Amino acid sequence: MSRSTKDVTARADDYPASLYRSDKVADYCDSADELTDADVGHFDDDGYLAVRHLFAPDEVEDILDALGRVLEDPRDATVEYESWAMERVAAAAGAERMDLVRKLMWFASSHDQLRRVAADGRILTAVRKLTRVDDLTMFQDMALLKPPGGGREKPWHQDNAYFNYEPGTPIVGVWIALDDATAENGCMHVLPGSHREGPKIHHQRRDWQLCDTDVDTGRDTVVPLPPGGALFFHGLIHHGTPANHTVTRRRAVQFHYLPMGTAGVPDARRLELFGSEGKDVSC
Ligand SMILES: O=C(O)CCC(=O)C(=O)O
Repeated sequence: MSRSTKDVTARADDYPASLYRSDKVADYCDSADELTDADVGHFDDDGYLAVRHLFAPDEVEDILDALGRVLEDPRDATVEYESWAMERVAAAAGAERMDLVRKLMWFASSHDQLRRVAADGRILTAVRKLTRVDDLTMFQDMALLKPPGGGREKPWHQDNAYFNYEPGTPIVGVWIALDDATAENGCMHVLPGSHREGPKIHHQRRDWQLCDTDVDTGRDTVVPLPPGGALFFHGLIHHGTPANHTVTRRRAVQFHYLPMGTAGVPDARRLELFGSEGKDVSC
């Protein structure tokens, strides 16, 4: 059955458990303060850089408070709830309501504190090094709040399949854990090196995603992170997150950067590269 990108019907566990393995764990550097040539080389080779400590505990608390304010007063932001939570939303407030949310998006333009987080010098310095581009702009902001007891899967995908930019554009995402992100509660998984293999066909299934049978799970590398830890990742790396079946929260903020002034391309160009229509492929 084909499903829309904004799927609200997918069940948290509506996928084969074998899609996510935890036997290979990421390489880490301790902080992003002074990335070495070896760290940049790791990113070039593997398409990701995992940093154990990017933000301090009080900074993580501040981000969570700011996200709470977005939920109370979204302004330009969008709020997407988990499908199973919809009938509980009206009666819930505060932290209880936050535990029903799957995604907050586009908050940086109207919430100064979160805009400042996206412009944090530690992030920008790291992204400049990884892209070798000085003049960057943040073009997408979101918080992915995989709630306890059913935060749904984000199937394997390449982020560039969602972006209308040429695939050679140096796009880097940073995903910042706001809780202990573990293999059990739905932390990030990546396929090291997959960013060097170009755009792959995506299909509309549980989401806009790689076909489950096209995922090279033998390379699956799990990226658990403590609160304040971060994953920098290339726009073409294959990545995904399994469902949260635990009673713990798995909240994260994510920002994407690209060179200032990069021209966009039409949807048709993105679909020519990433779409399955007319290509005689099945999933
Ligand atoms: O945090 C998540 O669950 C998935 C994030 C992600 O892969 C994405 O939004 O591209």
